Amino acid sequence: MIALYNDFLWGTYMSETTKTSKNLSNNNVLLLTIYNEKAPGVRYLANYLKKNGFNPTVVFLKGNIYNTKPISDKELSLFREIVDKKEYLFIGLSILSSFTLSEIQKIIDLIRNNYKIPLIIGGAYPTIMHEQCAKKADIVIRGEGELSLLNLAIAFQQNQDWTTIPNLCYFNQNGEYIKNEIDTAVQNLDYIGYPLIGGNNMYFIEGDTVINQDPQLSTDFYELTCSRGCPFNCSYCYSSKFRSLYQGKGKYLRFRSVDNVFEELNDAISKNPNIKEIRFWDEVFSTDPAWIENFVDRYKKEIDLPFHIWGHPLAIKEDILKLLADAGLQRIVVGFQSGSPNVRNNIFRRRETNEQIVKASKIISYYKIPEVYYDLMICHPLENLSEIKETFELCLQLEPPFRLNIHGLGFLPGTDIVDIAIEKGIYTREELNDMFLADEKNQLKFFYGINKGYYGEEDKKAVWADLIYLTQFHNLRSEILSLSKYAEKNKEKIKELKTKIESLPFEEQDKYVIKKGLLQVFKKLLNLKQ
Ligand code: B12
Ligand code: SF4
Repeated sequence: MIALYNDFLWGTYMSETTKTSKNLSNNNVLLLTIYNEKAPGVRYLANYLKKNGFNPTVVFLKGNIYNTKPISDKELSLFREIVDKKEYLFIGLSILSSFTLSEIQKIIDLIRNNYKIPLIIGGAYPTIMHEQCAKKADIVIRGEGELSLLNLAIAFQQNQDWTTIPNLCYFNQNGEYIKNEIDTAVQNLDYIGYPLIGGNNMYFIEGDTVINQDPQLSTDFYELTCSRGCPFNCSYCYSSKFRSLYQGKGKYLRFRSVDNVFEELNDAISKNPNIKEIRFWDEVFSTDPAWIENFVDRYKKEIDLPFHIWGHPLAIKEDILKLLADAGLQRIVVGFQSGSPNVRNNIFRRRETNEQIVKASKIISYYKIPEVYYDLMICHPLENLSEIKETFELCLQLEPPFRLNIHGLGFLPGTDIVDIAIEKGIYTREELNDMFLADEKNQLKFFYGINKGYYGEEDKKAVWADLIYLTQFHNLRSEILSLSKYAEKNKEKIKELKTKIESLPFEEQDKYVIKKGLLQVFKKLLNLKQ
């Protein structure tokens, strides 16, 4: 029998307490996000609720995940002080990724053990793993949250039936799991507005202190998306799961109007004039010529700050990149993940060919985008030794300069790659379930297959991983090529070279990224050994 937390939503609690929905004039809601001080999703919800008469408090508990420290007892007690300030209709907890589940459990326990406020969970992870999340909360909202959360807030406030609201999942009073239908995806994104920035009702808890201010106002970059959805269907990614979730529910890949995007950008910059850089987190930045033309025209006139985008080898179009480069495109990150057509096409379900990847790199190089990153997932158990060598060979063909973001393979709960790994007998479902609940460090070990000795494959793959890493340093190309001819024999030299270059400050490393054709540079680098 599943432990039900939500008795009070069904039974006498609802009518006996004033702490929740009984207070008809109450319009306070609390939204909580963890390790994510930018959190556009939560800000969208906050703004939408605000526009519709609610009074959202937003708590950003802990800053960027990349500076992770566990949530301390002091930080938990600071969170409690905020909860105790007002009566809230509900607490809405946002879970972006499964990397922080062990920390999120702490906050769920705190809310469960101390409050009878309904706990609603939403976000990318709960959208896919809704049933698991529903065991921890009163209600899970799958997919885009604006409309459902508003309807839920109104129902709580007015003491009305909420059980049939689309997107909701919950265990009812008989312990049955109810999964309401998914609503149509919002077709006109402008309708839901844009993320809330600033205001008196934002709290940032970090380093055992709390500030009553939006953490966005004290950073120097701004993050946003101009679209929702992705045109591709990779097996390891949630975006392809969202695509199937929204099948038959309207267009999945949607774009905001340029006007709406600039309303947000101008609002952000007027509230925080220290913003020096804009990061567009669209899964793949627009390739619609009319949209781009309008965008770049206004961007140069109104914003004129360096900006970042994510691209895809099949979405690198010469005319568009030229316009973006002129408008200040500073950084482009393009994933192709593997140089092996088998891994890429049959396992990762990516459609691009090696030729298309190389062509995209030539276009990017031609327009001299200052920072170019290619994302790779290597050294995982679904790739064999000859396939990792193919990645090395493809990296050598990429047009420099570029940097590489090298990762293992993330088996994210609920993605198709999890089933592929189980079918191939690499992991059992139980092993993977344990991994999903592990802390971040241990999850990463799984990504590299370290726990099963796959990364090493008697150390052979590791040598190729090092060589792949070195391909980004164009000045070392001829040496890398000769070392790669007898990679096994040269493995110590290769490791040493990699360690040396890795230990240099990032800017120093850059000297080796840019094509200079100097053998001396390599020699100088080796001299560093002495
Ligand atoms: C942009 C992005 C980032 C940005 C930052 C985003 C940010 N500051 O929030 C960066 C690059 C920093 C990032 C980092 C990471 N990311 Co990321 N990211 C994304 C991406 C592409 C878009 C997220 C986004 O902003 N969407 C736009 C907003 C409007 O949508 P949203 O956040 O989903 O919110 C809506 C709904 O989910 C819902 N909702 C959200 N919260 C709540 C709360 C309640 C109560 C309710 C009712 C509803 C609700 O309503 C919102 C409005 O409609 C998603 C893919 C995707 N399509 O979701 C991956 C994604 C979320 N990221 C993912 C991962 C793995 C990571 C990293 C762990 C990567 C890494 N190894 O470092 C880190 C972890 C960050 C963290 N803090 O935990 C995975 C998560 C899957 C998983 N099981 O973990 C995703 C799904 C991509 C994937 N690979 O499949 N990410
Ligand atoms: S292109 Fe990127 S966002 Fe789109 S499905 Fe593939 S990995 Fe996910």
